[in-house]
Amino acid sequence: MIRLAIQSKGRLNEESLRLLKDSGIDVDDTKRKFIGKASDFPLELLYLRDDDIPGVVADGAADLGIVGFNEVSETGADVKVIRRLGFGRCRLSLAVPKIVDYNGLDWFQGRSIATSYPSILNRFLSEKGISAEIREIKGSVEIAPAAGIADAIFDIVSSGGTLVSNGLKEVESVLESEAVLVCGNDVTEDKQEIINSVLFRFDAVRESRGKKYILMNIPSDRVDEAMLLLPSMRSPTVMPLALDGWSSIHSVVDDAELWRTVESLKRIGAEGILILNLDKVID
Ligand code: PRT
Ligand code: ZN
Repeated sequence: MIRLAIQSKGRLNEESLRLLKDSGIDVDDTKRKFIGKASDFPLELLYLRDDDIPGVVADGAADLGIVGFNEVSETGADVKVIRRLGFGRCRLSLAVPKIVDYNGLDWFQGRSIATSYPSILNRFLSEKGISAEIREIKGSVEIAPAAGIADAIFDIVSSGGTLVSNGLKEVESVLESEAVLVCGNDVTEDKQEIINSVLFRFDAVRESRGKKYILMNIPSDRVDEAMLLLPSMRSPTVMPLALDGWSSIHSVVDDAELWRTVESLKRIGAEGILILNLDKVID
Protein backbone atom coordinates (compact mmCIF):
# COMPACT_ATOMS: atom_id res chain seq x y z
CA MET A 1 0.00 0.00 0.00
CA ILE A 2 1.26 3.48 -0.81
CA ARG A 3 -0.13 6.84 0.11
CA LEU A 4 -0.52 9.68 -2.40
CA ALA A 5 -1.19 13.23 -1.25
CA ILE A 6 -3.25 15.47 -3.54
CA GLN A 7 -4.79 18.90 -3.13
CA SER A 8 -8.11 18.61 -1.29
CA LYS A 9 -9.72 21.45 -3.24
CA GLY A 10 -8.44 24.10 -5.56
CA ARG A 11 -6.96 24.24 -8.99
CA LEU A 12 -5.08 20.94 -9.02
CA ASN A 13 -7.70 18.74 -7.38
CA GLU A 14 -9.84 17.92 -10.40
CA GLU A 15 -6.97 17.18 -12.80
CA SER A 16 -5.22 15.06 -10.17
CA LEU A 17 -8.34 12.93 -9.73
CA ARG A 18 -8.84 12.71 -13.49
CA LEU A 19 -5.29 11.45 -13.99
CA LEU A 20 -5.87 8.79 -11.34
CA LYS A 21 -9.19 7.76 -12.83
CA ASP A 22 -7.77 7.55 -16.36
CA SER A 23 -5.01 5.40 -14.85
CA GLY A 24 -7.58 2.94 -13.51
CA ILE A 25 -7.03 4.08 -9.94
CA ASP A 26 -10.57 4.75 -8.79
CA VAL A 27 -11.22 6.58 -5.58
CA ASP A 28 -14.75 7.21 -4.38
CA ASP A 29 -14.62 10.99 -4.42
CA THR A 30 -18.20 11.46 -3.27
CA LYS A 31 -17.39 10.28 0.25
CA ARG A 32 -14.30 12.42 0.45
CA LYS A 33 -12.72 12.45 3.87
CA PHE A 34 -9.19 13.12 4.92
CA ILE A 35 -8.12 9.75 3.53
CA GLY A 36 -9.69 7.79 0.66
CA LYS A 37 -8.85 4.31 -0.55
CA ALA A 38 -8.60 3.24 -4.20
CA SER A 39 -10.98 0.39 -4.95
CA ASP A 40 -8.69 -1.76 -7.09
CA PHE A 41 -5.16 -0.53 -6.53
CA PRO A 42 -2.97 -0.55 -3.38
CA LEU A 43 -3.17 3.18 -2.87
CA GLU A 44 -4.60 5.57 -0.30
CA LEU A 45 -5.30 9.19 -1.11
CA LEU A 46 -4.53 11.89 1.40
CA TYR A 47 -6.35 15.16 0.75
CA LEU A 48 -4.28 18.16 1.87
CA ARG A 49 -3.67 21.84 1.28
CA ASP A 50 -1.11 22.17 -1.48
CA ASP A 51 1.34 24.04 0.79
CA ASP A 52 1.56 20.98 3.06
CA ILE A 53 2.14 18.35 0.38
CA PRO A 54 5.94 18.65 -0.15
CA GLY A 55 6.64 18.50 3.61
CA VAL A 56 4.33 15.54 4.19
CA VAL A 57 6.07 13.60 1.41
CA ALA A 58 9.52 14.57 2.71
CA ASP A 59 8.55 13.31 6.20
CA GLY A 60 7.31 10.00 4.78
CA ALA A 61 3.71 10.48 5.95
CA ALA A 62 2.84 10.17 2.24
CA ASP A 63 4.93 8.30 -0.33
CA LEU A 64 3.91 10.39 -3.33
CA GLY A 65 2.43 13.83 -3.86
CA ILE A 66 0.88 15.76 -6.73
CA VAL A 67 1.62 19.44 -6.26
CA GLY A 68 2.63 22.59 -8.15
CA PHE A 69 6.38 22.82 -8.72
CA ASN A 70 6.15 26.34 -7.23
CA GLU A 71 5.25 24.81 -3.83
CA VAL A 72 8.11 22.29 -4.05
CA SER A 73 10.52 25.10 -4.82
CA GLU A 74 9.13 27.44 -2.12
CA THR A 75 9.16 24.91 0.71
CA GLY A 76 12.58 23.52 -0.26
CA ALA A 77 11.30 20.16 1.01
CA ASP A 78 13.59 17.18 0.53
CA VAL A 79 11.62 15.43 -2.22
CA LYS A 80 12.38 14.17 -5.72
CA VAL A 81 10.37 15.36 -8.70
CA ILE A 82 9.75 12.13 -10.62
CA ARG A 83 7.31 13.33 -13.29
CA ARG A 84 6.07 16.59 -14.75
CA LEU A 85 2.34 16.14 -15.21
CA GLY A 86 1.52 18.77 -17.80
CA PHE A 87 -1.39 20.50 -16.02
CA GLY A 88 -1.59 23.49 -13.65
CA ARG A 89 0.87 25.38 -15.81
CA CYS A 90 1.73 28.87 -14.57
CA ARG A 91 4.71 31.07 -13.80
CA LEU A 92 5.92 33.12 -10.88
CA SER A 93 6.53 36.66 -12.02
CA LEU A 94 7.38 40.11 -10.78
CA ALA A 95 4.76 42.72 -11.66
CA VAL A 96 4.66 46.48 -11.19
CA PRO A 97 1.93 49.13 -11.58
CA LYS A 98 1.35 49.66 -15.29
CA ILE A 99 2.23 53.36 -15.09
CA VAL A 100 5.79 52.52 -13.98
CA ASP A 101 8.44 53.25 -16.58
CA TYR A 102 10.20 49.94 -16.01
CA ASN A 103 13.69 49.64 -17.43
CA GLY A 104 15.19 46.56 -15.82
CA LEU A 105 15.68 44.74 -12.52
CA ASP A 106 17.47 47.72 -10.96
CA TRP A 107 14.04 49.31 -10.59
CA PHE A 108 13.46 46.93 -7.65
CA GLN A 109 16.52 48.22 -5.77
CA GLY A 110 15.27 49.51 -2.39
CA ARG A 111 11.60 48.87 -3.22
CA SER A 112 9.07 46.64 -1.44
CA ILE A 113 7.56 43.54 -3.00
CA ALA A 114 4.49 41.69 -1.71
CA THR A 115 4.39 37.92 -2.19
CA SER A 116 3.28 34.54 -0.85
CA TYR A 117 6.52 33.06 -2.20
CA PRO A 118 9.25 34.76 -0.12
CA SER A 119 11.89 32.01 -0.45
CA ILE A 120 11.84 31.84 -4.24
CA LEU A 121 11.83 35.63 -4.44
CA ASN A 122 14.64 35.95 -1.95
CA ARG A 123 16.79 33.47 -3.88
CA PHE A 124 16.12 35.29 -7.15
CA LEU A 125 16.88 38.74 -5.76
CA SER A 126 20.13 37.62 -4.09
CA GLU A 127 21.24 35.93 -7.28
CA LYS A 128 20.66 39.17 -9.18
CA GLY A 129 22.23 41.37 -6.50
CA ILE A 130 19.02 43.29 -5.82
CA SER A 131 18.23 44.38 -2.31
CA ALA A 132 14.51 44.86 -1.87
CA GLU A 133 12.12 44.43 1.03
CA ILE A 134 9.98 41.29 0.82
CA ARG A 135 6.54 41.63 2.43
CA GLU A 136 4.96 38.24 2.87
CA ILE A 137 1.19 38.19 2.53
CA LYS A 138 -0.93 35.04 2.23
CA GLY A 139 -3.62 36.04 -0.20
CA SER A 140 -4.84 38.77 -2.60
CA VAL A 141 -1.26 39.74 -3.36
CA GLU A 142 -2.41 41.53 -6.51
CA ILE A 143 -4.11 44.30 -4.54
CA ALA A 144 -0.96 45.18 -2.56
CA PRO A 145 0.31 48.06 -4.75
CA ALA A 146 -3.12 49.76 -4.99
CA ALA A 147 -3.60 49.28 -1.24
CA GLY A 148 -0.23 50.91 -0.54
CA ILE A 149 1.17 47.70 0.99
CA ALA A 150 4.05 47.35 -1.46
CA ASP A 151 5.55 48.88 -4.61
CA ALA A 152 5.36 45.68 -6.61
CA ILE A 153 4.27 42.06 -6.38
CA PHE A 154 5.72 38.62 -7.03
CA ASP A 155 2.90 36.18 -7.75
CA ILE A 156 1.53 33.36 -9.86
CA VAL A 157 0.48 34.37 -13.35
CA SER A 158 -1.40 32.21 -15.76
CA SER A 159 -3.47 34.16 -18.31
CA GLY A 160 -2.31 37.51 -16.93
CA GLY A 161 -5.93 38.69 -16.55
CA THR A 162 -5.65 39.25 -12.80
CA LEU A 163 -2.65 41.54 -13.26
CA VAL A 164 -4.39 43.58 -15.94
CA SER A 165 -7.57 43.98 -13.92
CA ASN A 166 -5.49 45.25 -10.99
CA GLY A 167 -3.61 47.82 -13.08
CA LEU A 168 -0.35 45.83 -13.03
CA LYS A 169 2.06 44.59 -15.69
CA GLU A 170 4.34 41.57 -15.66
CA VAL A 171 7.97 42.60 -15.99
CA GLU A 172 10.07 39.54 -15.10
CA SER A 173 9.16 35.86 -15.25
CA VAL A 174 11.17 34.02 -12.59
CA LEU A 175 9.96 30.42 -12.40
CA GLU A 176 7.93 28.20 -14.75
CA SER A 177 5.67 25.78 -12.93
CA GLU A 178 3.29 22.88 -13.56
CA ALA A 179 1.89 20.07 -11.43
CA VAL A 180 4.57 17.49 -10.64
CA LEU A 181 4.65 14.07 -9.02
CA VAL A 182 7.07 13.98 -6.10
CA CYS A 183 8.33 11.14 -3.94
CA GLY A 184 10.41 10.89 -0.81
CA ASN A 185 14.05 9.92 -0.70
CA ASP A 186 13.95 6.56 0.98
CA VAL A 187 11.33 4.30 -0.44
CA THR A 188 11.15 0.59 0.45
CA GLU A 189 11.39 -1.98 -2.32
CA ASP A 190 7.73 -3.00 -1.96
CA LYS A 191 6.57 0.56 -2.27
CA GLN A 192 8.91 1.24 -5.17
CA GLU A 193 7.20 -1.53 -7.08
CA ILE A 194 3.79 0.10 -6.60
CA ILE A 195 5.25 3.51 -7.48
CA ASN A 196 6.64 2.02 -10.71
CA SER A 197 3.19 0.77 -11.56
CA VAL A 198 1.72 4.26 -10.94
CA LEU A 199 4.40 5.77 -13.19
CA PHE A 200 3.71 3.22 -15.93
CA ARG A 201 0.01 4.09 -15.89
CA PHE A 202 0.53 7.87 -15.67
CA ASP A 203 2.94 7.72 -18.62
CA ALA A 204 0.47 5.73 -20.72
CA VAL A 205 -2.28 8.27 -20.01
CA ARG A 206 -0.05 11.26 -20.70
CA GLU A 207 1.27 9.72 -23.92
CA SER A 208 -2.31 9.38 -25.22
CA ARG A 209 -3.32 12.95 -24.39
CA GLY A 210 -3.28 15.41 -27.26
CA LYS A 211 -3.25 12.60 -29.83
CA LYS A 212 -5.76 10.93 -32.14
CA TYR A 213 -5.86 7.58 -33.89
CA ILE A 214 -6.52 8.01 -37.58
CA LEU A 215 -7.41 5.42 -40.23
CA MET A 216 -8.24 5.81 -43.90
CA ASN A 217 -8.38 4.11 -47.26
CA ILE A 218 -6.03 5.33 -49.98
CA PRO A 219 -5.01 4.30 -53.49
CA SER A 220 -1.98 2.00 -53.06
CA ASP A 221 0.17 4.14 -55.36
CA ARG A 222 -0.24 7.10 -52.95
CA VAL A 223 0.84 5.20 -49.83
CA ASP A 224 4.44 6.48 -49.98
CA GLU A 225 3.23 10.09 -50.06
CA ALA A 226 0.82 9.43 -47.19
CA MET A 227 3.64 7.94 -45.10
CA LEU A 228 5.51 11.23 -45.36
CA LEU A 229 2.49 13.06 -43.95
CA LEU A 230 2.05 10.66 -41.03
CA PRO A 231 4.94 10.60 -38.58
CA SER A 232 3.68 7.80 -36.33
CA MET A 233 5.21 6.38 -33.14
CA ARG A 234 7.19 3.85 -35.11
CA SER A 235 5.71 3.86 -38.59
CA PRO A 236 2.13 3.84 -39.81
CA THR A 237 0.47 0.47 -40.34
CA VAL A 238 -0.39 -0.22 -44.00
CA MET A 239 -2.71 -3.07 -45.03
CA PRO A 240 -4.02 -4.02 -48.47
CA LEU A 241 -7.79 -3.77 -48.91
CA ALA A 242 -9.82 -6.52 -50.58
CA LEU A 243 -10.47 -3.97 -53.33
CA ASP A 244 -7.56 -4.14 -55.77
CA GLY A 245 -5.29 -1.08 -55.86
CA TRP A 246 -6.41 0.25 -52.44
CA SER A 247 -4.79 0.15 -49.02
CA SER A 248 -5.75 1.05 -45.48
CA ILE A 249 -3.42 3.14 -43.32
CA HIS A 250 -3.59 3.46 -39.51
CA SER A 251 -1.57 5.97 -37.59
CA VAL A 252 -1.38 8.29 -34.55
CA VAL A 253 -1.39 12.06 -35.05
CA ASP A 254 -0.89 14.97 -32.64
CA ASP A 255 -4.01 17.11 -32.17
CA ALA A 256 -2.02 20.16 -33.22
CA GLU A 257 -1.26 18.56 -36.60
CA LEU A 258 -4.59 16.81 -37.07
CA TRP A 259 -6.50 19.09 -39.43
CA ARG A 260 -3.52 19.99 -41.59
CA THR A 261 -2.68 16.28 -41.93
CA VAL A 262 -6.26 15.30 -42.78
CA GLU A 263 -6.50 18.01 -45.44
CA SER A 264 -3.21 16.92 -47.03
CA LEU A 265 -4.31 13.28 -46.97
CA LYS A 266 -7.59 14.14 -48.70
CA ARG A 267 -5.67 16.01 -51.38
CA ILE A 268 -3.70 12.86 -52.24
CA GLY A 269 -6.87 10.74 -52.49
CA ALA A 270 -7.53 9.42 -48.96
CA GLU A 271 -11.15 8.36 -48.34
CA GLY A 272 -13.23 7.07 -45.46
CA ILE A 273 -11.01 8.85 -42.93
CA LEU A 274 -11.85 7.89 -39.34
CA ILE A 275 -10.49 9.85 -36.38
CA LEU A 276 -10.71 8.16 -32.99
CA ASN A 277 -9.83 9.17 -29.46
CA LEU A 278 -6.84 7.38 -27.99
CA ASP A 279 -7.34 5.95 -24.55
CA LYS A 280 -3.86 4.74 -23.54
CA VAL A 281 -0.52 4.54 -25.30
CA ILE A 282 2.01 2.03 -24.04
CA ASP A 283 5.45 2.16 -25.59
O1 PRT B 1 -6.15 25.61 -0.33
P1 PRT B 1 -4.82 25.38 -0.92
O2 PRT B 1 -3.68 25.95 -0.13
O3 PRT B 1 -4.62 23.92 -1.27
O4 PRT B 1 -4.86 26.10 -2.36
P2 PRT B 1 -4.23 27.49 -2.86
O5 PRT B 1 -5.32 28.50 -2.80
O6 PRT B 1 -2.94 27.77 -2.20
O7 PRT B 1 -3.85 27.12 -4.37
P3 PRT B 1 -4.72 27.13 -5.71
O8 PRT B 1 -5.74 26.05 -5.69
O9 PRT B 1 -5.15 28.52 -6.07
O10 PRT B 1 -3.54 26.75 -6.73
C1 PRT B 1 -2.90 25.52 -6.65
C2 PRT B 1 -1.76 25.50 -7.65
O11 PRT B 1 -2.27 25.70 -8.97
C3 PRT B 1 -0.72 26.59 -7.50
O12 PRT B 1 0.21 26.33 -6.48
C4 PRT B 1 -0.08 26.57 -8.89
O13 PRT B 1 0.90 25.55 -8.96
C5 PRT B 1 -1.23 26.20 -9.82
N1 PRT B 1 -1.77 27.34 -10.60
C6 PRT B 1 -1.90 27.34 -11.96
C7 PRT B 1 -2.26 28.51 -10.16
C8 PRT B 1 -2.68 29.25 -11.28
N2 PRT B 1 -2.46 28.49 -12.37
C9 PRT B 1 -3.25 30.56 -11.09
N3 PRT B 1 -3.61 31.22 -12.09
N4 PRT B 1 -2.40 29.01 -8.90
C10 PRT B 1 -2.93 30.24 -8.75
N5 PRT B 1 -3.34 31.03 -9.78
C11 PRT B 1 -3.92 32.36 -9.41
C12 PRT B 1 -3.00 33.55 -9.68
O14 PRT B 1 -2.29 33.83 -8.50
C13 PRT B 1 -3.95 34.68 -10.00
O15 PRT B 1 -4.25 35.41 -8.82
O16 PRT B 1 -5.06 32.60 -10.14
C14 PRT B 1 -5.23 33.96 -10.40
C15 PRT B 1 -5.63 34.07 -11.84
O17 PRT B 1 -4.53 33.99 -12.72
P4 PRT B 1 -4.55 34.69 -14.16
O18 PRT B 1 -3.11 35.11 -14.48
O19 PRT B 1 -5.03 33.64 -15.10
O20 PRT B 1 -5.46 35.87 -14.09
ZN1 ZN C 1 -1.96 26.82 -0.80
